[in-house]
Amino acid sequence: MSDSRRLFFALEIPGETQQQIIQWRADHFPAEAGRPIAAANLHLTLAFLGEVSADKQRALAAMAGRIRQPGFTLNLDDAGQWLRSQVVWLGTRQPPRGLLQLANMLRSQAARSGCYQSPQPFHPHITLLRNTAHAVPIPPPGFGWKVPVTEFALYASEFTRGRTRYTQLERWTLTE
Ligand code: 3AM
Repeated sequence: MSDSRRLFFALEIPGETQQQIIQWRADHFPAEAGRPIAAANLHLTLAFLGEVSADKQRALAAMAGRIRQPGFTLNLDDAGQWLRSQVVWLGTRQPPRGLLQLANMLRSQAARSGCYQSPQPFHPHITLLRNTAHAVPIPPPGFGWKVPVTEFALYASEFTRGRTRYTQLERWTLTE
């Protein structure tokens, strides 16, 4: 049996904010707009690692544990749609430096460990809807959630019985 798992680093969204976001989504997007991501699965991906062996997972986790940087506040005040990947997302108009620094560090550690990294720049986002086959109106500005970020985590993505489930494997506190 293979010991590899599909892994990614991400920021967890606090439960209360997840609930507020799905309420806002229900209020502003029609049910036929796309497939809504379950509240508990709302996250902000920092680095996608792909299929990773247990050995490589340990090495990546050790490197993540050596990251030293302070926390930051994420202001979720932007939303949009990517037609090509058919997703509607929530994001930030001004990504905090700490967010970019953290994602860049994790992405470069991953690349150095042989995990393929897309040449696309990092676009911080929380996927809200998938399979949005048609253009959907994006709610007017004025919404926003301020999320204090004090830790980041490693997740496994598992697809079982027709559902994707994310399991948090390990987490690290952001401290200098
Ligand atoms: O945060 P989102 O939902 O955009 O799309 C996948 C999800 O991103 C992305 O990793 C996150 C956790 O599954 N993902 C899946 N395959 C990917 C790939 N080959 C990928 N990101 C980059 N390259």
